[in-house]
Amino acid sequence: MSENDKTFLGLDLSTQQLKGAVVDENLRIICEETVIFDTHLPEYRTNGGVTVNKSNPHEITAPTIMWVKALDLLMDKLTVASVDFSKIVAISGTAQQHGSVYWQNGADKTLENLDPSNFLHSQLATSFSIANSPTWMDSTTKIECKCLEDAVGGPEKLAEITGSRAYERFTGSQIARIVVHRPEAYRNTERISIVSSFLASLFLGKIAPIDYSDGSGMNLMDIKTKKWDQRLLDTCGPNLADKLKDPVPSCSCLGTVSSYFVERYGFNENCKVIACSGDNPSSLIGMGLKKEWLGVSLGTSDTLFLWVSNPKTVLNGHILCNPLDQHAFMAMLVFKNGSLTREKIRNKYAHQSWDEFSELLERTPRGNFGYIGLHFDVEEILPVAIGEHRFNKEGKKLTKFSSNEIEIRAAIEGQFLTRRLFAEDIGFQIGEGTKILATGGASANRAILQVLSDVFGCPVYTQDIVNSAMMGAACQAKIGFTGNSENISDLPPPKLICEPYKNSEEIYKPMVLKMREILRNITS
Ligand code: ADP
Ligand code: XUL
Repeated sequence: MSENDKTFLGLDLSTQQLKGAVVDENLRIICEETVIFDTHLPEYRTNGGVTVNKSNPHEITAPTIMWVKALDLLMDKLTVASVDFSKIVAISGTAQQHGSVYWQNGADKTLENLDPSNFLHSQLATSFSIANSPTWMDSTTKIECKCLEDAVGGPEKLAEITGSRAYERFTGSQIARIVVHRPEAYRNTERISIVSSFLASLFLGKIAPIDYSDGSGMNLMDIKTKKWDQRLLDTCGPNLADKLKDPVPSCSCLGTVSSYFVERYGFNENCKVIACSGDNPSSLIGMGLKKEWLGVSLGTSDTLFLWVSNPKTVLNGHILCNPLDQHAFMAMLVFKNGSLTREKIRNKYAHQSWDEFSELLERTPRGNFGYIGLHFDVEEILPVAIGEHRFNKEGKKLTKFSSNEIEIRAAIEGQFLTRRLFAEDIGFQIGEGTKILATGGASANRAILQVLSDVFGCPVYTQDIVNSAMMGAACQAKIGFTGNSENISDLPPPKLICEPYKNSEEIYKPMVLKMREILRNITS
């Protein structure tokens, strides 16, 4: 194979879809395909890729086998698109963070002996001891979170060790809940993967290790030593170290692709499988995020992240291991009610049209006459709150606003004001040179980005990459293949989309203070 013939495969197993992109050596996309869970796999009856338990709306899972079937479909789509699999020299992936997969006893053997003439989903149908994977949207584990914090001496101590106080979606408390509610299934569990290491396992043909960066989203790992904390493992369940195995550095090579993919799709038998990671760490890679930049991902969830060298202990946010530098970290804030909430507002007040939504948003003045809306369709993380809340300038509660455009601006400003408030709380300071790099589905919407720019008081850029997490996965494949993280300088440079209006800080600074007051009232 000549130098220029090499390609890389990056996958993104996100909440709502599985995407795959083949890129060339300069990280240019040659082919990209998507499988949307709700529409392409309707037999699993998911909504936004997940299933909400009707009798317990906090329980939000996804059928594990649906993700396997999505990979079968995606591989077929890439085949139909004439991808030459023999040119792919390395594969890596990214996935929703925290979600967990429970492999049934014997699953590792099944993975090793897959029959290339059959689909993966028909062969792995009985390989999961828990059929529905808890997802990052789940919030059922309050009790287990308290146990984890108590085990080490409180939330501060847990945050100091693992980078985060106990969060309900983090995998440690999720595993602990399975141990209590499904003891038999836990006993029959050979290994536990997180969604990213599950994706790597399918390509590797054996159960893959967890990478440091996504592993730091479990409330189980000491982020400084990069080892599981035995006290925390013991608090969650028996023999957990055996079920997790040791984590590995991000972007490390795990082995070569399984014979299933060689024989069924014509992969080269030397094609490397590189450790997969979580969507936020992968986005940090795919955005080429530098100091002074705040990454803002506007996907199913909204996440804010930045590169940090010497992290302080944070209680409202997370410190994760940095996927590019084993001595560095990334700070992250996650807001559950992101794009799906914006979609709900669009459907209710703008006839399901983003164009109309944007027009109405642009028609209203910055500050929205003091009207603020907060929409927490699922229990929010920051702040911990649920439901719809509307306020006027005086802070008086209202049940609705007088027009569709006021509703829309109130909701979007409400989202970004809370994002700014929590970013400031973890020490983020807007300075002269601060810039925002936006990504994710909603970063295609200029009107939304203008509000983001005004509320934060800094310019907003995007990249010519629609999906930075998936691009990050392709970069991981390249870094893992070459062993050099300097090798991703080909990423497209950020493009300026909008700048804050001159008086925006005068408007929004007091509104952040007002928001603080509001949050105190709705969460107390
Ligand atoms: P994920 O987090 O699942 O990877 P994406 O980053 O692909 O999600 O974002 C998907 C979301 O992007 C959709 O739920 C949709 O609401 C949102 N989106 C797509 N286009 C627009 C647009 N023009 N304006 C606002 N939001 C959009
Ligand atoms: C991060 C988080 C979400 C998911 C979304 O902590 O829970 O951003 O990773 O896929």
